[in-house]
Amino acid sequence: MIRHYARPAGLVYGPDARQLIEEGRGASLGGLSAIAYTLVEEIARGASSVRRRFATGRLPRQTVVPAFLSPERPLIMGIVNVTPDSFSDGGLHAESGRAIAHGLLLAQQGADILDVGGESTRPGSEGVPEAEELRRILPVIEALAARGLTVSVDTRKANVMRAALQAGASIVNDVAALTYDPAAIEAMAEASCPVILMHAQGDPRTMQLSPHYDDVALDVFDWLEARIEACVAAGIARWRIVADPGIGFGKSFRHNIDVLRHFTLYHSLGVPVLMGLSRKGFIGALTGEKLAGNRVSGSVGGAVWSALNGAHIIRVHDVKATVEALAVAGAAADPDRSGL
Ligand code: 8Y7
Repeated sequence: MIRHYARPAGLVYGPDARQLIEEGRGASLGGLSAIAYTLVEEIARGASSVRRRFATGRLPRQTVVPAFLSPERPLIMGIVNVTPDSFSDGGLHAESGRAIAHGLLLAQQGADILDVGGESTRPGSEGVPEAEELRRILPVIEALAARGLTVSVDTRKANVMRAALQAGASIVNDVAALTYDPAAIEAMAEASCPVILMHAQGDPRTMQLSPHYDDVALDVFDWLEARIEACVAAGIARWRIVADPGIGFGKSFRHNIDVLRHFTLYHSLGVPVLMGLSRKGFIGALTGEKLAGNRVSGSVGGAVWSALNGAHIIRVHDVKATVEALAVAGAAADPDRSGL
């Protein structure tokens, strides 16, 4: 069987994008107003070969940007870890008071969404019991949501999803794409909030041992497409779904780079896309920076790449640096709107 894929290419920005769309020689990337694609890489994958060619076509599905996202610019999701063992900040915000203060700081720096998580999913990590996860995150979600901030909950468990939504969270972010807890998909079908489906190969404990793909970008696409269809079939409206290729989750250095390079492919899933690469290991490998907390510049470079390739949400630790970098890249791309 031959499977066909369409990766948007030949990207143009701002006034150029709008002119090419007007002339019928470009189309909106991911439903965004400031980015157009002018080419499509048509990819045909057979049992033992992949054929690629560039053509002036259109994607089979056009993404419609839902109201909780912006067609003008990527939303910044600031990371609020409430875990004693999180690798990137050494558990600095382990206790809820500190986590709340950190969330408020990120919001002040321009975070649009605060992603509150109580279970580290770093490579090699064990799970956290449900009661402990709830104890960590509920006070933080309540406090941030009470201040009118948009909170997403980073969890794989149905009961935690429900409790977090009750406490004021309005987005669910599941690194297992509703596959870890058999009750999670039904919990989300009964809710009405957006849900982020992230690709991972294997579970956090073992995922980095020997990740394997035939073609990583295409395999991740197939997996996300199947998860989106399963969620829609279970009663989760398509407009609620955001897809994420899951940098660092069961992927080698080269796998991560290949996913980044082909990131626009995920726009042809027909749903908004999220990129999370902040401070991850492949950035350390590229820059030589061993300390995750010192990978700010590399992370910002990756965030700018993601924005230029149409990410609807970018998940970051370093909100201030990212917002400032995107203001500059956004102004160059689209001077009169200063957005991407
Ligand atoms: C991601 C994520 C993490 C990601 C989404 C880390 C919870 C590891 N990474 N969620 N979570 N996407 N959607 O380094 O890439 O932050 S945890």
